[in-house]
Amino acid sequence: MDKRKICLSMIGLFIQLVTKAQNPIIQTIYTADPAPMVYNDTVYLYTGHDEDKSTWFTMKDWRCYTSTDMVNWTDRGSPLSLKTFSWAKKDAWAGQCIPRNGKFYWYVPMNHETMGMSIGVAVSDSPTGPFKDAIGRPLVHSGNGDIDPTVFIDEDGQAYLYWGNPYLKYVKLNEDMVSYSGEVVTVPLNKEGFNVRYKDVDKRPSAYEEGPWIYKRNNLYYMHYAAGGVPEHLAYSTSRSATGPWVYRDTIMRVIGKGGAFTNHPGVIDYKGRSFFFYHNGALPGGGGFTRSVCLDEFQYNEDGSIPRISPTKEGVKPVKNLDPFIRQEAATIAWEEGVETERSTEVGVYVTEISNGDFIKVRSVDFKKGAKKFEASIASASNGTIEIYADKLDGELLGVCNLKDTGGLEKWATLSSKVKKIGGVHDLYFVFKVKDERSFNFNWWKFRK
Ligand code: FUB
Repeated sequence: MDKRKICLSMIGLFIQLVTKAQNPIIQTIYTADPAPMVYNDTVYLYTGHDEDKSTWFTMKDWRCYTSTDMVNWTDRGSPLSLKTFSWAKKDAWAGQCIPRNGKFYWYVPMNHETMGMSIGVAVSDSPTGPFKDAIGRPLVHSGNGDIDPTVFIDEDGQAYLYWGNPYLKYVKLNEDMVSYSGEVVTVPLNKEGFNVRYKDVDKRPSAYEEGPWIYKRNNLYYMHYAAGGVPEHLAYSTSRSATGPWVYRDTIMRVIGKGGAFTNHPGVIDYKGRSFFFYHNGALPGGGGFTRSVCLDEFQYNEDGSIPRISPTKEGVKPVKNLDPFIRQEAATIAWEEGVETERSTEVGVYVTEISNGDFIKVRSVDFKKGAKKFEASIASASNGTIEIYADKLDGELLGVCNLKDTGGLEKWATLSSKVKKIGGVHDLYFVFKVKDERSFNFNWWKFRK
């Protein structure tokens, strides 16, 4: 393990022990610009991806994670990248995905090889991809501020695409979702709609900066956005129509001080009767303005539909349900981890890799019901080692030890099993990896048996 990895692990372990941190919700890579989508009882979280050690918004692909409990997130890999768009040069910035008529449309901004920032649309039959460029060219190019698309379909079927920095524009999308009718409309950014700018005052007319996020709730249209200027806070405006006029409401999340990034980006959903607010910070080890991480907190709308001030927390949210350990769970379903990474193979999909001695994965709210007796894991291994399974804490009760053996290499998958102490009820689980050689095994899935 290199010195940096040891140092990061120690910092992370300290954070985990001292604060029970759950934010940021993804620790395997740097993620930014959260765009959650609820589909068929599952939350799909689409994000951007800041490259390690970035000193600019160096972003080459987008990522997808899923959850049905809001605390354990399954890594679905990178279903979309700049390579998907033959015309894209760089800057895989903030996008949003939406379902319509059995297909999934993902609107994303990129720097066009000659035209500058432009918005493309990718399409897939599955929310986890693979996605392909739907039209082979930008859907929107109206100026060099064509970034951060947000998309919304109203109850009458009319879809709207909003975007932009320093401007805020929209078009009415056609039902095919890959073309639009009418003109590109520029939204008036005035004091009534978007408040006044109180810092970084340049020629911009309002506090609106970027990162719009539109939806409708109880007949009220909400527009969230990053405001400021820089460093950004998050604010919202509302309207009785999808096309405005917008009325400025309030700040939702103030500038995050320590551990923040100078940008922020809202994503809001209701799920299983609760309301969730996604944003990003720079709080992972090595994190900052260009190495950001997606976070999640919960809030409740006020009676009148207004949104209270939300403070970023380290603890994050409580689960909306427990995890079933008696069905196959992906090793890449993670509430918190230290040291591991994920990779995708065509054979098994996304699995956990880069496992070093002492690395661990935490999975939250696992319901063993009346008890489990046996543990099974799909492993590809080139040498010996163990997975130690602890309940509730890293140094909690040792439930069992799964002995790893050489399965014939890092791509030769085998199912290994071990006995565990009979355990019932709901517990957090820690899989702690003990290995002699670096990167000597990969971990695909696990389950318990009664
Ligand atoms: O992630 C790149 C850019 O930073 C996004 O497009 C903005 O919203 C800001 O988060």
